[in-house]
Amino acid sequence: MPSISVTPWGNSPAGPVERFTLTNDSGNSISVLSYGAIIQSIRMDGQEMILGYDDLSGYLGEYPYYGALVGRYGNRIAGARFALDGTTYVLDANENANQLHGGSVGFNRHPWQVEQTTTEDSATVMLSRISPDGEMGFPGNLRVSCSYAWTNDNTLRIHYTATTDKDTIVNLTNHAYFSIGGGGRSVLDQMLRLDADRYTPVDAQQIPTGQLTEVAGTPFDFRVAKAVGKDIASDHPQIARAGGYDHNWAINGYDGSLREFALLSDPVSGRSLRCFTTEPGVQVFTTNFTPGEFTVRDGAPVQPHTGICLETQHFPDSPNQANFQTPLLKVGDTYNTTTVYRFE
Ligand code: G6D
Repeated sequence: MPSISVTPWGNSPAGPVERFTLTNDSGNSISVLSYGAIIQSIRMDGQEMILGYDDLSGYLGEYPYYGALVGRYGNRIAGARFALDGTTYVLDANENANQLHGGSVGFNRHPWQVEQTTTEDSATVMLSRISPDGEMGFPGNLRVSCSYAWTNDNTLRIHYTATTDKDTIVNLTNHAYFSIGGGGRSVLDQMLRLDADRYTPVDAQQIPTGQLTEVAGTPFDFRVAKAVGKDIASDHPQIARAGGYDHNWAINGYDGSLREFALLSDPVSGRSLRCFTTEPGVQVFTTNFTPGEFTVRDGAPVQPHTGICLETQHFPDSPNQANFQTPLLKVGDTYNTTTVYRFE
């Protein structure tokens, strides 16, 4: 039967941190921190599947959101502001004049209450907190929960819920950097299929222009599986702008139900990651860092393109883009989204 072990894992400014390791009947596991609801590790056949750190200090400093729950609004909001019911809300601006990933003290930098349950087939941790009215500029006391279920068939099921006492916006995601070949190998030879006919191009500050551009004939076409690196060195202005892929795709067939949207396959290990979500979009980020910009698990500089993020989401800047699905959460409604990553 799957099991959960809990270990003290250092102290954050907000108090002691615990690590919850969920192990299934095959001995494969995920580990989750009470700080930031961070997925600190996913181990398959004894190999590490995501980028991260092996001690808390890395997650307390400046780091690229390895495994982090990102909120209240994942991705960018132009001008760090949005208008709602006749009021303009000014948010914490932490990237130029924009907001990225919920601001300088986002959901990944707060403690979360943790409950745990196991069944014959799964182990689950449910993390919850209240994001107070005005936190990073967002309106409404937001009661938010995130459950990570890890099953005997090596599936990570992420389910977010939230309610508010004032109309607000919410866009939660997980920022795992998948490295399914194990050992931090490059992802450029991994095959990616994305069920998306369109993507949202961005300006020089990576704010969407509002267009929904067909992927056909561009490096953004992954409708038939191709190597992540096949077109990553293209001179396409959008690729050049981000130093690789760092864009939001509009996943086909959005109707709020759970649907498969991606398959990532590693040719060396034979391992695959099959992805499902209820969300309209996914940010694909190919770790376009310059060596030395950040470190990773063994303290070494993280090398470019050694992880790939598949952050499901509402589109970036959606509160300010009338033609994007709205991230509005009204009093009395429940924010409710699911994303599933299945290792095969
Ligand atoms: C960079 O533009 C990218 C973001 O997409 C990513 O989330 C962050 O690094 C970690 O800002």
